[in-house]
Amino acid sequence: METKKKRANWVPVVTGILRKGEHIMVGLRPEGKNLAGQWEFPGGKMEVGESPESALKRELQEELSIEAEIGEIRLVSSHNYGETGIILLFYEIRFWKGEPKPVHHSELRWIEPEKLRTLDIPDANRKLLDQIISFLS
Ligand code: DGT
Repeated sequence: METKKKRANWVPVVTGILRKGEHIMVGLRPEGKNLAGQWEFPGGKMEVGESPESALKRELQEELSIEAEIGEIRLVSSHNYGETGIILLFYEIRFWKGEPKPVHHSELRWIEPEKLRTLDIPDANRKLLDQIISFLS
C-alpha cells in the first residue's frame, strides 16, 4: 500500500553568527516567546518579498540595532516542530556598523564556540553543534 507523505508547513528562518576575534554572539530568547530562556543566534523569520539576506539585515537591525554586512552562508538545515518545519539558514557576519544592543534579547553574550556545548540552545541548533563549531575554527 502506498504511504501518503505529509507536506510540512515550512517556515524559512535566517540567523547571523556574528564573529569578533575568537568569539561569537548568542542572545537569550526573551520571556513570552517560544523557546524562551534558550540561547540562539540573532535572526528570525523571512517576511513576504524579502530575500534571505535582506531579511537577516532587517532582523539584525531590529534585534541588535546594527547595520550588518551579510557574509557567507555557512550552513543550511531543517527541523520539525510537529507539522511545522523550519528551514534554518546560518550566515557568517564579520562586519557591522554600531554596537550590538539587546533590543530584543534578555541578554547578549560573546562566547567561545566550544561554550555552546554548555548552554541551553534550541534542539534545531544542538544537532548542528559539531558542524557549527567546525566551520568556526
Ligand atoms: P515572530 O515572533 O513570529 O515575529 O518571529 P520572528 O521573526 O521574531 O522569529 P523567531 O525568532 O521567533 O522565529 C525563529 C524560529 O526559529 C523560532 O521557532 C525559533 C527557531 N530557531 C531555532 N534556532 C534558532 C536560532 O539560532 N535563532 C533564531 N532566531 N531562531 C531559531
